[in-house]
Amino acid sequence: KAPAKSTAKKSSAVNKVPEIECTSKQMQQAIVDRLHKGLGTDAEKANNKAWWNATCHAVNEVVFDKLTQTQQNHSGQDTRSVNYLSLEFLMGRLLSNNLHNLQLFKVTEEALKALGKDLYEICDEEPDMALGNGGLGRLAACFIDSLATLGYPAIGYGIHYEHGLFAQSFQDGRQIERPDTWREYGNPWEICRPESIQHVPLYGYVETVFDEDGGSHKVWHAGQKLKGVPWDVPIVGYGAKTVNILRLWESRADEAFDWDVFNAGGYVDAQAEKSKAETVSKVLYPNDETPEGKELRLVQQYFFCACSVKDILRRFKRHNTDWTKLSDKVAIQLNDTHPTIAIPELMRILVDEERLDWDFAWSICQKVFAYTNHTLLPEALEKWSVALFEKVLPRHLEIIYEINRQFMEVVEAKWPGDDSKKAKLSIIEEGDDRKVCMANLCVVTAYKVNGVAAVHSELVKTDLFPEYHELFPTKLVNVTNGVTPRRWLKACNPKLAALYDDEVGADWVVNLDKLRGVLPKAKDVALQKRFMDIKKDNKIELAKIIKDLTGVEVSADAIFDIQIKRLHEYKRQQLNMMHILALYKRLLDNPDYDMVPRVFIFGAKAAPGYHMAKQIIYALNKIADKVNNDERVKGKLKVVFLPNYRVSLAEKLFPAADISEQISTAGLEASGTGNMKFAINGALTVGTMDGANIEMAEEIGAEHMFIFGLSVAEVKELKQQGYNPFDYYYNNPELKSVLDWLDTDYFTPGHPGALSDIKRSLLEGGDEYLCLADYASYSEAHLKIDAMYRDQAVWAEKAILNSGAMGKFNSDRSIEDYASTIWNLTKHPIS
Ligand code: NTF
Repeated sequence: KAPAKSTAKKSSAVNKVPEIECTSKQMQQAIVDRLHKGLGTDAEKANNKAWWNATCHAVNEVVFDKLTQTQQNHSGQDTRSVNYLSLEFLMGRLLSNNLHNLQLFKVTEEALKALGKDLYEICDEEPDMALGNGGLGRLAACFIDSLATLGYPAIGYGIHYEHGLFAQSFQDGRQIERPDTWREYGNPWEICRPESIQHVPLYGYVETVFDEDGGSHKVWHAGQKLKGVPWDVPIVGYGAKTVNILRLWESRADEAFDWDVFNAGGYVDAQAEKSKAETVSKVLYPNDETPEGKELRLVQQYFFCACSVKDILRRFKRHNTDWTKLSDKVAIQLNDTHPTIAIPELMRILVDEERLDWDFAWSICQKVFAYTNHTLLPEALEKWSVALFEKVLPRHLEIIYEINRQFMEVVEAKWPGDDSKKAKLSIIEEGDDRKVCMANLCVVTAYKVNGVAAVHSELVKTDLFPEYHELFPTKLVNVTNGVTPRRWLKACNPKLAALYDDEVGADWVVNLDKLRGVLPKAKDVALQKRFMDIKKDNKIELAKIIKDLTGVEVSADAIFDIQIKRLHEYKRQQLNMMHILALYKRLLDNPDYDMVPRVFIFGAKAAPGYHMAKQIIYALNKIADKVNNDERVKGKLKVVFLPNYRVSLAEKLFPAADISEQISTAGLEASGTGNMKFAINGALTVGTMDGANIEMAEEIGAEHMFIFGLSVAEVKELKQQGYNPFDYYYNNPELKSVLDWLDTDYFTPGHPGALSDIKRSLLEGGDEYLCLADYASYSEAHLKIDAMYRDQAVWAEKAILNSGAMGKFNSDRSIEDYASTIWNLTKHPIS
């Protein structure tokens, strides 16, 4: 059966990309110049870090030039822009990507080779910019790449965290967190912009000032002030037709304010004030599913929103005096609820400082903000205590009250006398500890609210916000996620990229639908061989990395079966674990058990306070120890848990995968984006009908994937009936024996019960994520994988069909969808 035709709109990216003229000789000269004139060293003395630095600075000469041109162009035309507000940008490394996007990779590779250096080794010197947790932050990074590539005026706003996501190591199998020090010795990609510093008030009280005309207005007297210092990271679009910026705010103490403290309390207090101010941008909260209910987190959110909103208005005011024009020039996208406070902040500025009439200001806000929801997990919907709000942001609380008061009138008009509707839709949750519901504030204000995959957006309408959907029938929309093919194919898998250049032409990089060109040839023996040889090479490379990082030897002839993502019970690494234990048991019970050798590879960080997630890491490490050192399995089974999973490690994993594990409980993974990166690189998916897996199955053909488990509807039905995990436990002997194994000390010698709490949560705990219910079907899917892998021609065909059908899932398409359905944005590439 021919795979389903892509429903994706053709990307209108500029197809012909002009080369930047630069010879290898010129590049050599530029790098050596930077060593001498920029770093005060020379080719003899320089270590690889210095070479990396010099190379980045050489590249920056082109980047900054293009940046200046872009800014002149945008400013000259006073273009409409999108402002992407996100608490997270998981950028990873920039050198390799910037070189690819500037089309200077080959030239630089040659230049460094002539200087006796290897570009890949030099790229490995770069610390990851890990200013995000996982999917949400990486999506933001892909989106700003696509915005620049497509030539859209856009700016990313975030926080310049001193410490990004913690570095992870293992001690006796347990996760240890250490601070990430990505910019300890500076970061060549960023430029400090003291000319654009902003000041941010906090705490204090609100005064009502009566005006001469009989009216009144509010004045917020802050109790503390922070200074926001912007650091700009240039974002190079592919082909360098546009270089946008990512503006990250660093917090410092406000000198003027410090001086008062100094006078009042002396030097020590002033120092304390300074370090307190600096803690605001010190760390990224390593928790992407639950809000850290801490004051500092709220201050962080307000700090970056206040800086960003002021910066947006500063740019607007350069060319405009008419506030009706604000929504023509500015769209503000809220990446999840984390930047919601930007809404009352804009209201505050318009009403209190610009002295606009409330209704006018509100009508502006409702035309400026759009909101993306990334999760249905109830614990992830941010709610802040009213008391905390009152203390930190007293004026914003008043504004939220007024927004809510007026909105309750709308609800009353729609459902007269229905207090339960009001309670449900109110921005303020009543109770002993009253709360501000940030998602409600977003939905009430935003002119569009989008989910991130078709099924997720439906669930947003039917389960999360049904009443809002009734009230605002055109507000809730879908934009399916995507990933940038520049990083996730061209840069990370150069061999496969070269194959595609030959097969479909090099412009697949800006038009991923072109990969469809290989679909009719999926049975072609020569193509299959080339495809599988590349996969093998990538696996050999990964095997070396595995050996380096863990000491475990794995064979590239085995099936590489990979699950990489944040550790969370809904993502069900524990289901994968149960199946691994079953295989191990089968091998012990029958040493001749016939299976294709399999290497199970994990990468995942657990939120430091998430006990069960850390237990699962511990269990997997302990199981790995046992399995990898058990001669009875005859090398047929290996388990590795790679430490410190991050973007740069992911770039080595996706190209080397045979199997992609996308096994969340149906209805809980909003989209997933790793699923896309695997498939683009030719891995086959074992997955549930959840998130973007469903749309992938539409594009690829479900028969070319290993779909298993309960559907969203079946999950709901089972839960409604009353789910009892013990039914499955007693009815499936293999499952029972695997779970009972966890109670022994087999994997934790001398410590029986060390893994029992995993079993308990799956049985007595009620198995919230239905691992037992899906186990049998998961295990069956793995038998199919084993059988299919034995026929390499069939496998190769499927791998090609998967990769070739992924056009829809590129972030250029996502951005085109946002641009047309939400942002109403026009391209302005520099000529
Ligand atoms: C994540 N959400 C979802 O869990 C993923 O399914 C999705 O692919 C990404 O967002 C990007 O849309 C979050 O990280 C959060 F914070 F919202 F829970």
